[in-house]
Amino acid sequence: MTDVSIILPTYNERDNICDLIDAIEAALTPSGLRWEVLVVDDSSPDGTAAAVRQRYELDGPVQLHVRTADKGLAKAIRYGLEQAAGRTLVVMDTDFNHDPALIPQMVDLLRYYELVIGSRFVMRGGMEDTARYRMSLLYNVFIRLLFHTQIQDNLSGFFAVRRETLFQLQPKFDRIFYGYGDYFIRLLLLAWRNDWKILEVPVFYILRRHGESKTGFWDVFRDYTLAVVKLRLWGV
Ligand SMILES: Nc1nc2c(ncn2[C@@H]2O[C@H](COP(=O)(O)OP(=O)(O)O)[C@@H](O)[C@H]2O)c(=O)[nH]1
Ligand SMILES: [Mg+2]
Repeated sequence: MTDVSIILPTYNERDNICDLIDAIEAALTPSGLRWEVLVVDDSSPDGTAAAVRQRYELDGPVQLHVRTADKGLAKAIRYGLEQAAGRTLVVMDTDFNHDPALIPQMVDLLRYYELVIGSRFVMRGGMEDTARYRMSLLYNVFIRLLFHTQIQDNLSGFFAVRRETLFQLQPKFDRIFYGYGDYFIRLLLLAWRNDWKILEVPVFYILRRHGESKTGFWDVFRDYTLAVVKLRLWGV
């Protein structure tokens, strides 16, 4: 029985992915948790999948899933969640924005909470990129005002949840998991409205180690705003 499955969506992360998997292994080995990692790669042209294949046996705790159709971050995450075997599911970015050292604590806190999320906007959280930090902070104020929720970071995309809890929402997966990071806003809103006990643990985003962000600021701003307005008007 696998205790924890870590879903790692990748697009052009050749130079980050193996270092991240090694860091996850280093973080989880002392905890005694039985873990697996699912790399869900959307056929990255930079050879991300080849890097994983070369480095790991792939019949052990590291799995590689290469998707060729219906690409996109949120759908890749859903695919990983549905393939995972663990009792606990963790989703994180693969560019070291999210610190793998937090995983054991996040998993442990699920004894008391139903959803544990990484948050830049609680004490000791933050972001090395100060311009993006301020923008995200402001955007989160907007989301809180619009939905009357009290979640400080609706955009981190770093979370841990028990399988049985998450899959209560399975009938709504089609309406949650599409688009980009906006899926996280929808997931959190449902969690909030279902009265899940949610905990935000501080995460400090260091700059991505290698490669480039896939998100252009204005494109994301437009897409998220459309998603948020749609959500406000019509719900999930
Ligand atoms: N599978 C998959 N992963 C993606 C896609 N777009 C982005 N990612 C991954 O999602 C995470 C966040 O992307 P990133 O470019 O760092 O966005 P940012 O943190 O907003 O700058 C990283 O792990 C990316 O590799 C996609 O279309 N498919
Ligand atoms: Mg990033």
